Amino acid sequence: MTLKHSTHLIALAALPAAFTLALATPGLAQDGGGNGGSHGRNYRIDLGPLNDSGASGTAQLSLQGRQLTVKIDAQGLVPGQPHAQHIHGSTDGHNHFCPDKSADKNGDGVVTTTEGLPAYGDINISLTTKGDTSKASGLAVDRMPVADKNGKLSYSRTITVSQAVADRLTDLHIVQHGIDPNGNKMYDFSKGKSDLDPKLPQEATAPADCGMIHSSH
Ligand SMILES: [Cu+2]
Repeated sequence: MTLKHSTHLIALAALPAAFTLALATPGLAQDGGGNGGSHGRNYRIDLGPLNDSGASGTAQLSLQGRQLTVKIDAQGLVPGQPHAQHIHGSTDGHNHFCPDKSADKNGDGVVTTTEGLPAYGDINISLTTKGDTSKASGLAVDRMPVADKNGKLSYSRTITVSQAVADRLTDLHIVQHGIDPNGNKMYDFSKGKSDLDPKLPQEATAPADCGMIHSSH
């Protein structure tokens, strides 16, 4: 009985030391974590029309570490058609922006994706609905969101981005593609073949709207 009692006392005496250690560790982690990291960063993007598409919308980006959540609500797109969408631009300090009509080098009335590239830069991230999000999926129209019968499109996905993209998000911008200049509610070859993939109509890949990424606070 006496022996058992003293064992308990020893165990209790050891507890304060264990508590001290446990408390010290979270304290260190908190110092290392910083204040901004836990809250993340938010961005709002206004998407404005290109190529007289009549398309517009808003996008919201929120970044937690390297987890980027992209939400897009757009309207005025070609109904029932897939709309390739990307985050364009580079992370090496170039100042890219959304192109205007002067980018239409051959004067055919359409700023093609290639003609727009000097302004808005190359595809950095493909905003697909599932699977790969690299530049390689830029024209994966079977994994791009489809506008509803009223030309509205809603998109939401969380993707893991590179540290360079996380650091330089405000150098980038969002572009949605797919236009319908002859107004027949489908992509056809009335504007020729796509400069990106001759199997696709130009209408399917020409940019429809664009918006620059700015910090929302
Ligand atoms: Cu694009």
